[in-house]
Amino acid sequence: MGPELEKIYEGILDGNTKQVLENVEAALAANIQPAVILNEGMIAAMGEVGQLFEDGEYFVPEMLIAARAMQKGLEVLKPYLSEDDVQSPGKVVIGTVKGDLHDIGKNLVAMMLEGAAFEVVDLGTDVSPEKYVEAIKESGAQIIAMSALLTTTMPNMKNTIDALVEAGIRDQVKVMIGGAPITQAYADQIGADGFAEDASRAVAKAKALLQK
Ligand code: B1M
Repeated sequence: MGPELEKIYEGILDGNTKQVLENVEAALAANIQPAVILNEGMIAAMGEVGQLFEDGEYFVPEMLIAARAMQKGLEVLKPYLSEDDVQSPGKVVIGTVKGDLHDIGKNLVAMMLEGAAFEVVDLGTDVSPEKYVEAIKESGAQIIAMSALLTTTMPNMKNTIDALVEAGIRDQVKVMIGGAPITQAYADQIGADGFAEDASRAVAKAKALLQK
């Protein structure tokens, strides 16, 4: 790992936003690929934060400041994650499911979708099934994208699909899900149309769902 990436990694672990911002700029200036900065510097560091939390060495405040440093770094990286492709492939309603406040992965998926010219309606975190339904009706989006990071909130993906059925709009939208505990098997089990492991695969999946 180059010195800039190491400092980004360390900066996220320490929740040092200034160090992260300076080194994202420095890495870009050194022509390090944005995807490398993202994956090896930032996402790898959040993985380590999760491990430290599991090991009882980090607590919620450390996770929070690490998350804040990462979000700020992502804002700097955002313009570099776009494709030049201009025609919009479609509209997506995105959010983190009810009871769940984790939004870094969801924001990354939203950012990459926007970079690929999708129109994105971001409902934020803790989004109830009713709120997703309302947003689909209002926006006419073709895709609903749900993120969950907690095993305890995953069932709200199924609850949202049930709410779409109840509202009579299930066949108007494709349902895409993702997040650390989510698998293809879970997507199949709850009747989602697609699952993606990471943000760039989420873009490919969204495009593929619209071709069907
Ligand atoms: Co939380 N947390 N957290 N946390 N947190 C996890 C998820 C945990 C795995 C940590 C651990 O124990 N190792 C654990 C969950 C355990 C479980 O459910 N089995 C956990 C816990 C327990 C909790 C609390 C309950 C802690 C507490 O209060 N005691 C609490 C719950 C709060 C709530 O939501 N109600 C909590 C709180 C928090 C903070 C608020 C402090 C903070 C979040 C800040 C924020 O998001 N603004 C936080 C953080 C930072 C984490 C970890 C460390 C990092 C998550 C992250 O941002 N990763 C996390 C540990 C870990 O995941 N290793 C952890 C980086 C991000 C880029 O990855 O979100 O996975 P991720 O997104 C990926 C893919 O999953 C995918 O694309 C992204 C990569 O390209 N993806 C999609 C995501 N969504 C997608 C949607 C798609 C497609 C792909 O299509 C729609």
